Amino acid sequence: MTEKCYIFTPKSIKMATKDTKSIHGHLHIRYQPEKFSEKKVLDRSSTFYKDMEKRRSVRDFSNKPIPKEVIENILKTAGSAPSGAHKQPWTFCVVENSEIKKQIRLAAEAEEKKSYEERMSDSWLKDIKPMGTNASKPFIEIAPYLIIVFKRLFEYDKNGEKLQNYYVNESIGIACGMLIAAIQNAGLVTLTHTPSPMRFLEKILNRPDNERAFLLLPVGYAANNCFVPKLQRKPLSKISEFY
Ligand code: IYR
Repeated sequence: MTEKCYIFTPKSIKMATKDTKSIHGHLHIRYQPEKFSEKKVLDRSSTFYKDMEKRRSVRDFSNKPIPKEVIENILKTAGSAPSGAHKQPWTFCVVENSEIKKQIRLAAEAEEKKSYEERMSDSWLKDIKPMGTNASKPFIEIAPYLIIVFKRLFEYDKNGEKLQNYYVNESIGIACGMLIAAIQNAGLVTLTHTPSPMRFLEKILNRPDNERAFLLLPVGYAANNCFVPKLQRKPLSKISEFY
């Protein structure tokens, strides 16, 4: 019975020798993601797809409040996205204040009016006709929260020198995808709203000069009387090629 003591290695020693290593002088730690059986992997992929497949871009919002913690969880999920050199080039601004919402709505509607009347091509207007949209954006004031996503083009170091960020568009796009998935997963709805040009958001929210508005997402519950266009998604065969 006593032989067993010989092969026993204290956990602290294992940690020091096996669970960390240094690469270019930087600490790397062992990563052991949860492992599921093949059946569980299949079930999870299918369950997630079935939920995400129900997602729709919604313009009819309820004003029913949402706990702030839900928004915080959603943002933490978005903030877990991969990014170029782990620079995390994003700022998520959350607007709950009705005065600020009103300012945003008025400015967005002014830009959208110009877009619909002057800036959008005939083919563009024809392509979005099925969405039933126009320059009126009441949901900006109705939804309990607005999340305005800003991309950070560069950073400032403590001496005010510019530091580069990398793959900013890719990084922010992925973070927004994860944000939208988190909103869907929570049982809430959103719209990827892009009142263009979006520079007014930087002014209203007093953002620093290294930030550019990327997306405006109203977040809330769908209104009881919510309608969305009847659209069809491309089947897998049209969106994929297997080699
Ligand atoms: N941004 C405008 C117009 C618009 C553009 C596209 I592309 C859409 O898919 C839907 C609308 C708006 O939000 O009304």
